[in-house]
Amino acid sequence: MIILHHAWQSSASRRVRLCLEEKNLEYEGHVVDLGKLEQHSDAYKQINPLGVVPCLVHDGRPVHESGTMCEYLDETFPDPPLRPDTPYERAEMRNWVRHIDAQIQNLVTFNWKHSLQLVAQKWSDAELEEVLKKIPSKERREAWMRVARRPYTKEEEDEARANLVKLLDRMEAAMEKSGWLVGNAYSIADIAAVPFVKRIEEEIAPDEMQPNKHPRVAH
Ligand SMILES: N[C@@H](CCC(=O)N[C@@H](CS)C(=O)NCC(=O)O)C(=O)O
Repeated sequence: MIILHHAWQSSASRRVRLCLEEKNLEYEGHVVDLGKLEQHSDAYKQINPLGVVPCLVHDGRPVHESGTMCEYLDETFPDPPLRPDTPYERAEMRNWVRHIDAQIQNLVTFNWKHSLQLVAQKWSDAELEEVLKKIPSKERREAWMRVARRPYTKEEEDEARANLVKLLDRMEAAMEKSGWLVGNAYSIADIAAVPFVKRIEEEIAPDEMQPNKHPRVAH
């Protein structure tokens, strides 16, 4: 039995949902309400001690990290295959997942502006302290602290946007050969990229997705 703990707007959750759909796998979806901080609850942290979504549970065993979950699903349910045939291309695929994951801070700069920030700004200092106590990682405590008290500035947003556009440049170059990020077929590298590219297209830098800028990525 497969259970996916996820949130609808979460890019990392989207990756795993895409992978499950590609493989036509049945699963039970458990929505984690990020606005209610369910991801930091003790019950959820027993499943994923990192206190983030998604988390895949297969036959009672949890798998963390969306890129790893996609690889796990592909190894366990190989049809249709979502990893390239050669070790070299599989290494390239994993590095794409890493490059994209490394952009998380740039995405976080925009992420919660219209949603979680509105919740977090209403907290008193005491409430904020309680929230921070339950967050397992320093990086995430900082992210919550920022949205609650020091929202990202226009300069920080511009810098984050420029970094995300650089990633689009790299993708565009990589896709020149076959139209896919790695090898000649759709793979977990593309699945990992899709939710990020969608966010850039829909809200962060729609201009960059015009045919004269990044035509292959936009396609
Ligand atoms: N590297 C992790 C990132 C997970 C992640 O950042 N999840 C976000 C949603 S996309 C989250 O749970 N944010 C809530 C929080 O940090 O409190 C993965 O790929 O699974």
